[in-house]
Amino acid sequence: MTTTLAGGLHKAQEAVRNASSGSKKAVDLERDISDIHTKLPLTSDHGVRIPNTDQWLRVIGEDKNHSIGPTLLEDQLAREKIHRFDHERIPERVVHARGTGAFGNFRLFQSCEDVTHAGILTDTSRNTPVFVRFSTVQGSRGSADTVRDVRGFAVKFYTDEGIWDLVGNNIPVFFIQDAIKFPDMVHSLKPEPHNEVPQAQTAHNNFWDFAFLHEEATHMFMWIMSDRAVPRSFRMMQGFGVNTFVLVNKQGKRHFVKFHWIPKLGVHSLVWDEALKLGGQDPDFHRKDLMEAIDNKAYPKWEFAIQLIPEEKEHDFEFDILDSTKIWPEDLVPLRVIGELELNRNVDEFFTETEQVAFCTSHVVPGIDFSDDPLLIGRNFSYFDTQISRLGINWEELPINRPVCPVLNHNRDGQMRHRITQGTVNYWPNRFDAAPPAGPNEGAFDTLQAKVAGVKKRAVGEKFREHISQAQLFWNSMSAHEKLHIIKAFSFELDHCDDPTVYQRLAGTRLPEIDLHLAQKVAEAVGAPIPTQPLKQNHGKRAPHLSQDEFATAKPTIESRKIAIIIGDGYDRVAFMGMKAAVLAAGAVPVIIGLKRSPIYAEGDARGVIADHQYDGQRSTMFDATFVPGGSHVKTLIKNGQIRHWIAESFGHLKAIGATGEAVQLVETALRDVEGLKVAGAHESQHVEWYGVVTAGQQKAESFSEGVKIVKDAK
Ligand code: HDE
Repeated sequence: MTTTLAGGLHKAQEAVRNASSGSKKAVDLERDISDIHTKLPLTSDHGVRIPNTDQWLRVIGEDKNHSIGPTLLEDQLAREKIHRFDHERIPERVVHARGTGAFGNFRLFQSCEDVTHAGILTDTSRNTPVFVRFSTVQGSRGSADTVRDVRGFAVKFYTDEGIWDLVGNNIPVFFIQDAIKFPDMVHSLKPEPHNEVPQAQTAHNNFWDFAFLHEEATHMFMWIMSDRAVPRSFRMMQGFGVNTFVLVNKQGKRHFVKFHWIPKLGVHSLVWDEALKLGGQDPDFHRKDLMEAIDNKAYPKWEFAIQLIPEEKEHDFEFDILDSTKIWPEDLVPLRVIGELELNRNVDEFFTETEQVAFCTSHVVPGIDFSDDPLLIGRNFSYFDTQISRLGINWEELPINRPVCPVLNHNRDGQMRHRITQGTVNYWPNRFDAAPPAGPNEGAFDTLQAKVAGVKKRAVGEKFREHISQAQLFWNSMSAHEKLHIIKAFSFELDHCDDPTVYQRLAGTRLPEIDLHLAQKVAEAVGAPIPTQPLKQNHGKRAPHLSQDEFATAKPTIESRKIAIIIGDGYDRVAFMGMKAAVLAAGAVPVIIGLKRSPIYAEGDARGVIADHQYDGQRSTMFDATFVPGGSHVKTLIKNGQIRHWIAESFGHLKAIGATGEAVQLVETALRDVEGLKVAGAHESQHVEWYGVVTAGQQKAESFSEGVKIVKDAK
């Protein structure tokens, strides 16, 4: 079996570390790593060896009962242990508190020297180390992974010229246009102030109140109601820099740029029922998925692409290209794929690496610059500021945050300063010319001169005031089942709002500006007056790559997917072994689910196999597909309500189900009551029958080998 989180992690980490020891960041981190798996004696934090860490120093009576006397405060070793524990927690991130991260590498395939002089975007020989942190936005640190939410996609590039933090999301637009709105927005989506309910979700009055009152949030909330907000895996979602940045080339020419990450595994989502159940059944679903994939060497990869608009074309579009609530449709501004990101090493310790990693949008390298995107400028202030309250002023010295290139300046002191700088001066200019500013050809970050004119006021440009057009574009670009999922998502969310003002005006006033059918369906479901007229004309336009169906991989793949194989005593060993081998050969992970975790015996076989799990400890939601081999075990399985539910639930979640021999009857029995089902040719075929791995996005379950096909309508 492959390495799972349950065992062997340490060894796997060690192996990967050895493999990636060429990375500059891996080498840099080595000097701060110690290993708990040594047999060296325990010490205090000041290095003194400790004989006992289990009993506080106390007075014990000398009588034969050894009665307990006073516990002594003088025990400095016990005090140190408790002190340290009392201060273990640091403030969690004010947003994006829940997340997980991994190390990897970025390679550039195509030099972009026509548009930038940044080393990382021009030197194709480099292999730049990265740390990536994925996150949800709303929930606290202990909240569930699969909630409906935006996912953070923050990348720290340790480049030769310093740190570049590309702090993006899996949705290309944002709720607001101006950073000054961020506190209002976050307050509205976090748990409500009077009762701290609900956790990690937008399904409550305050969020939808805010969303209605800010028309600019319309485009973003369409994305949030779509399948994008319930990804199957961090490995199967896109990433977007969202804000508009600027690239500058050697000649000083500027291009506006947007950054994209495109997953090699395609873009896939959970269905909502699955996401809800996983929230309770396996709250760590996404972080385990990422860690296990990396441990199993199924390294996730993303293509890196840019969209470019030359400076002189800034005003050629219907929308303002500096407005973060707008995409640059790919038919107008095509993607240029330039590189690839691979994640290939898990962290050694969660707190010191994933929790203490700190991103700053203001961290760019020479050749990359900021546009006047008002959201970006606010972010550039906020991220640095928040790290100070979370980690202290010297947060950039922490091992995970420090650059792999030299750092030298006259910044000094502050709490928890680590670096020791030799020399007698700490200011510039100084009589020694120590640490002088970089000269003209020394690769410095130099802001281009630009003329700025205008009237100082609190306002935005004209194009920033149109908010519905791209919400329509998104809706129009969805496939039929994606639209259905959006309708169902709105219906779920607004059902959780009990203030009629909130759900009535959202369904009755805002949604008819996007699409009448959408508005009518939602209004009907949530009990709002059903609109009869569109409140804005839908322009009917679509754009490429908004529907995630367009990211299906060229050839369907089950690589790294988890396939449950259910067995009890009397299973058909040949079918079982055949499927296990086939799953492994396809790069997927077979997980044996037994009726028990004690040995299970095949027909006529005395060897027995130990299942990875017993069925009651797992749920169908945790797997991408299920296979049941034939054999006399089916007599027991078929009587087991939970096993029948497993099959029916998998089917309801649009997952592949496979069966051979007698097990076909189990599948049929379990699915008998499922509406719209047709099992074609189930009886003729007694060889391995497999229904293919499907995702929530697909209307049909397509078989990837010949055999039985289950065809059903979209949910
Ligand atoms: Fe963030 N955001 N943000 N954000 N954001 C933070 O910084 C903020 C925005 C994003 O894994 C905070 O270190 C403001 C857009 C990610 O550590 C904070 C505004 C996008 C992460 C902050 C935005 C993001 C954060 C909280 C409006 C997508 C997690 C903790 C102007 C491009 C990074 C922290 C990680 C985190 C502020 C809007 C993505 C408070 C003021 C747009 C992925 O500084």
